[in-house]
Amino acid sequence: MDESPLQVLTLPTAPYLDQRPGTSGLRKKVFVFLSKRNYLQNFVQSIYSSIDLRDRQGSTMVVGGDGRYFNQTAIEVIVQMAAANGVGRLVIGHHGIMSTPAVSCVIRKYKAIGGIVLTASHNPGGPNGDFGIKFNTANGGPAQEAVTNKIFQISRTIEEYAICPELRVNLATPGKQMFDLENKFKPFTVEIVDSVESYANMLRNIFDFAALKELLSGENHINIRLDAMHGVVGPYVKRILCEELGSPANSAINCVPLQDFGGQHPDPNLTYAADLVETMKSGQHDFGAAFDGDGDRNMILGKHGFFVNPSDSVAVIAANVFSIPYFQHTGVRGYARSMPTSAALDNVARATKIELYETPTGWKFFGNLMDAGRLSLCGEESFGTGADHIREKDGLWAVLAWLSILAARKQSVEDIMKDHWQKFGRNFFTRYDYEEVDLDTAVQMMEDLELMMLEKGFVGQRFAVGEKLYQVERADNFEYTDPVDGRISRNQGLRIILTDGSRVIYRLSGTGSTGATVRVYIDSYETDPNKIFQDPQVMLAPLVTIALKVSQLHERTGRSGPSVIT
Ligand code: G16
Repeated sequence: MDESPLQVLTLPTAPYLDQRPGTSGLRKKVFVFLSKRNYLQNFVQSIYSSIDLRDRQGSTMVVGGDGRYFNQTAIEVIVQMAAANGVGRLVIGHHGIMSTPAVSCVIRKYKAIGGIVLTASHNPGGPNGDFGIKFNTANGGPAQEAVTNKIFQISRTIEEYAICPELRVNLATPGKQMFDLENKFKPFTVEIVDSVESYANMLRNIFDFAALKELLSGENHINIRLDAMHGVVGPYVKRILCEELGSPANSAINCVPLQDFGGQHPDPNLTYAADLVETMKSGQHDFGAAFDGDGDRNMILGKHGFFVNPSDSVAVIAANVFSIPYFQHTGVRGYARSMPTSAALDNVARATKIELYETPTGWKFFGNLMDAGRLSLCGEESFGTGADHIREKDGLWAVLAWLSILAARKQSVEDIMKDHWQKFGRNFFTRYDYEEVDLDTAVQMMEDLELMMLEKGFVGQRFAVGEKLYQVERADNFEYTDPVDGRISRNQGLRIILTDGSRVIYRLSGTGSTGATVRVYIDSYETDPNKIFQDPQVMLAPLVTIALKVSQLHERTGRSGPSVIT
């Protein structure tokens, strides 16, 4: 402990009006944090001030980030401000690094009042990339809208922040560090922890590690390829999949976390994880997966690069849920998916008579249902899959879930998926992303589209594309009433539902940092055995034509096509 007590200062600041948290925290370009005076301090103070003083004083909080550029500097400030704001103990990942699912796990393990997660997820990193800050509450999940609204309101009027500027934390040495502060009876404590071990221990209690070890390194083992994309999940993959479950060292690639993710988009989809898709095409590997920067997203591939759509992935896990020992013990309380996610999960829920919830986009909506004991397994089209073991989506958990199914069924990924479609029918799904569109143009397009959809005569309108004829059955702006607390979330996406059940959905992303990202989601359901194996882009082409025509998306944005197709 330092000899002389550290000074606690209250310093003046001026508010910024643009610190509204998006789908999952505040995400901005790194240069915004670097060039705008106190930009970080203002938001961090707003987080601390949003917590009632009685809850904050002497409390435990968790801090971790995905290791991207500015992670370490930000943590040093967060620690100095935590001490000055009365937090009693901070639990921090070694070198300040923790995957998002590990933060959730550690918050729950230490019964912390919450945590601060430093990540911009799948957005690029480095000095020219993005940085982000998210507040998670005591359940381990992203704060609910009521809390993020409060943080935003505080940030708009903030006049001062509290800090211990001389406090120097050592993030490199595991163990406890104590700091004496002036006017404090008890020292402020920082604990640097091995989050990989806490997280691995949790997974050991969820999955059958002996069966997984046999699958990955036994006599008839399969070959896998995991791409950590230089995100935070690399050390977790190495320790759990390679060292513990025996997969060869060369089965896990890009496992060293880099501040700029090697200059790539750490986003596990067919566009940004194209190297993995290419390698898988050679047929040497039976199973492939990629993760995002903070380790909560996953993409699953089978031999020859067979792509498992995330909307299907959660449905397959649900249909095989008892291959996972955790669910044998807990049973299944309910399933959930975000609104734009295809209804593949609904088919399993219906067949197994389990409740299905349709929520807005954003993992926080699942947390409430889980806390109320109503939800066990959920997923989103945006490559997120998870369960109620924590309150974040969990990339590595999803991989072990799939490997458990492979171990139990002794079939290939492709055969499991095709069996599934034969049994439940297939929900064809595609998503078109138009990234970095001019913000005003995008907002205006959405407003005009909504007005048109609500006009008399839109419902009932017919669209003919080639031989296909569609008719609008319903058009609305999705609204969600939380079944637990009755809170209403409005404006969650424009939906056009056609009489055959097909859907066209338009949403503005809440995770970008520049301009607007327009997302168009399209899905349709097919049970005809002659059609279920067709290419989704071919099957959905008529609906794509309608989606672009109705919105005039290309004309209005000046784009000739999407940046990413899923
Ligand atoms: C976050 C949320 C997800 C959401 C995704 C995409 O994920 O946690 O629930 O589906 O953003 O949101 P949007 O469509 O608004 O961009 P992540 O991995 O970015 O933290």
